[in-house]
Amino acid sequence: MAQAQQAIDLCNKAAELNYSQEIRNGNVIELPAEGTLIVTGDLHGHRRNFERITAYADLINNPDTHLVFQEILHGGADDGQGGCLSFEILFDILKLRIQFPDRVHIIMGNHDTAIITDSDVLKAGREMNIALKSGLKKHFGDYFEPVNEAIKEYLLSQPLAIKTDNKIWISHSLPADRFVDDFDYDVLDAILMPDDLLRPLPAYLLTWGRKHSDEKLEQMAKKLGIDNFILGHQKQDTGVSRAGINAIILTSEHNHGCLIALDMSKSYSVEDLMDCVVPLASIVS
Ligand SMILES: [Mn+2]
Repeated sequence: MAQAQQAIDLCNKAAELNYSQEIRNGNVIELPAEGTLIVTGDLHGHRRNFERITAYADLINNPDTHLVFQEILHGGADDGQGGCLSFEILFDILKLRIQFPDRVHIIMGNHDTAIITDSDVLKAGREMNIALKSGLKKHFGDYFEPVNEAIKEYLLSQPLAIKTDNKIWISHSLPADRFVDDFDYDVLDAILMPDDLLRPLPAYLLTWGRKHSDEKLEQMAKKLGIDNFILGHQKQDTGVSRAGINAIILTSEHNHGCLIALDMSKSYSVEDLMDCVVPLASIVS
């Protein structure tokens, strides 16, 4: 019981922080023109990479460093009976979010939308919501339901994107090409309700889209007033790739995972941003 209440309090506190954050404008976190920004890709329960990322960021000794996480849940260790333990990493990151409320940011991933709306999502042949619920049930027993609800409410509070003063946009993904012309950018201004995450509404398109042409990437960049995108979501065997004229896709979910560390007071071409990639395996922690 005490453990369940702790988990619920953690989720509630992090959700309150998300909704009351001063640098949040609608669904977008707006970062200042100073300090280091560390962006990570999908984490999917990878504890070792979480440790490497936090060691690299060293938030206590680097008071100007901001750290971005995305898609923390689904994947990684299991409890030996098929239950997914990625919730333990979510709770660790929420503690970090509360410890550094202005500098640790977590953006919405499509797996989060699947958890909130209770929609199936397959990863390596497993239905990840079933695995996660099984892990939570085993861990929290009779208190599974309220903990699960608190996690869903926390996930719903997450912003959709981050925009920096030096014109970099970070979101889990972007709408697929055929949805770009009619994309309703008002979703970036509104507070989300669970039904807003259903297919094919804008928050769904923004987190689930794949394969973006240069033409549509340029169109979206112009509309958003940015130069470059750093995205997650699409699998990257080598951890990172150029994904078009102004976009990079990053992942942090396996041993070739990467992060990007950049100076928010400088402007960057997409090539410059590729030079800011750090392989997580190179980090001593
Ligand atoms: Mn994803």
